[in-house]
Amino acid sequence: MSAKAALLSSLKAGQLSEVTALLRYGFLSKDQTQYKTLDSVPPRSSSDYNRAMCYYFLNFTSRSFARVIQELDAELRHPVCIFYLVLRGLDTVEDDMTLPLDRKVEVLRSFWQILEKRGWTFTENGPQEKDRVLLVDFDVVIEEFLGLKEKYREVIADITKRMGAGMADFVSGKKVVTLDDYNLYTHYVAGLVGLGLTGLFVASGLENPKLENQDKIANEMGLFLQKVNILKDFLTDVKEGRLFWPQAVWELYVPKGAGVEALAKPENLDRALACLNHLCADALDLVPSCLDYMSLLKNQSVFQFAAIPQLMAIATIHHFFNNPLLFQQSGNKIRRGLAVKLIEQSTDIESVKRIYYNYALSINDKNGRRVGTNPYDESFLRVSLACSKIVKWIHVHDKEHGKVRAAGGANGTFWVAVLMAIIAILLTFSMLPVAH
Ligand code: D9A
Repeated sequence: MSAKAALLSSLKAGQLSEVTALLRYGFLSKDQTQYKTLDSVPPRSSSDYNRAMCYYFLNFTSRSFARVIQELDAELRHPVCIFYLVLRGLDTVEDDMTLPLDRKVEVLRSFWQILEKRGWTFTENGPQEKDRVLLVDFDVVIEEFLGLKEKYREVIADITKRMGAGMADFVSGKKVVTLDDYNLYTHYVAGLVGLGLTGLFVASGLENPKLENQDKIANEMGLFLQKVNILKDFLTDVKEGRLFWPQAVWELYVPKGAGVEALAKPENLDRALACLNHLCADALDLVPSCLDYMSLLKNQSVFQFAAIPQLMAIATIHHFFNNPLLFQQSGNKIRRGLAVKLIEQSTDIESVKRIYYNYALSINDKNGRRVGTNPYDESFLRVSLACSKIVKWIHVHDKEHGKVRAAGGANGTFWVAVLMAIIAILLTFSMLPVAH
């Protein structure tokens, strides 16, 4: 998306603070170090070819998250980069519907051993697979993996082994039927990432050693992110015939005998929203654990690395809760301006608490205003309880840290809104100079 489109969308929403955040982010992002802007293949002759290729792949596969990884302290930056690329490789094998099933299972199960095979590359992915090139040149990732300290290699190989085995179970016929299945699948593909990263943090010596025995909340950090992804990708996934919404939940809402695709039909909108809200409540239940996890972090760069995706996820739930758009057009996202503002506010636990507090109250408010509007919706209490547990977590943490919380006031005035509308009109007709 262009800078202009991002600005326009925040202006139209009347969010002045997002506009200023976008402008700051745009101007301050020029101080790039090392590989942050690497977006072309480095020359084979360069002495750090393998490493440069890894950062090229990182920037290529994730963009915004690549930047967050590269803000980590030097000790963790490279291990996390390699961990990310290994997971991305595994994902690219899991995703590809053109691979024969037995070959796919074989590669998934042995991927942790492939990490030690110097020179291994994989050219069997279909040409439409977005990250195909990563596996075509996977020897560079292996080379960098082998150059990591043993304590990091152990964590990465262990997680890769467990994730590959779990993915293999699900691609060979296991379905996401019950809530237990849903929790198991998200454990394999995301919870294990939380466990692995926690292992890397502790191994680096930069983080709180107490994290070592926190498998439950480390797992739930991943579950929350992945469950929000699964919610927001409903339309895309349904179209591709690989939906991860648990059958035990959607079954409660579709017309008798219908499949989950029924939820994409306009005449079933009330049913679809009821199902969505049920799954939002299920995801929101994980938030107190995520706050527990973040409150244990000590290192500034690790804190921001962990908090940024969580803030995006809670903002995304807030955006989609009871929102018909989720079933009407795919590719919906929170505004770029909001994302940038959240990144700026990810600095410390008090700032993160304030953001969660506002979102929990706002979701609770939306929840209250929809009471009785949807005959299929039974999750009012569930959502309300989940929100109140988040608010309560924050109050307890406030008390323990001697903080007094002020009620949030309104921001923005009439004249600011008028000025923003004028700027939006000028931008629309290209009467202001903004780079694309
Ligand atoms: C993460 Cl190493 C992910 N996943 C994410 C990104 O955040 C987590 C994949 C690999 C790694 C890390 C993440 C970050 C920090 C702490 C974490 C953690 O745990 C303690 O993972 C649990 O989404 C993917 C999984 C959820 C499956 C684990 C954030 C990310 N954001 C994307 C946004 C998008 O729309 O994809 O990748 C991005 O910014 O490009």
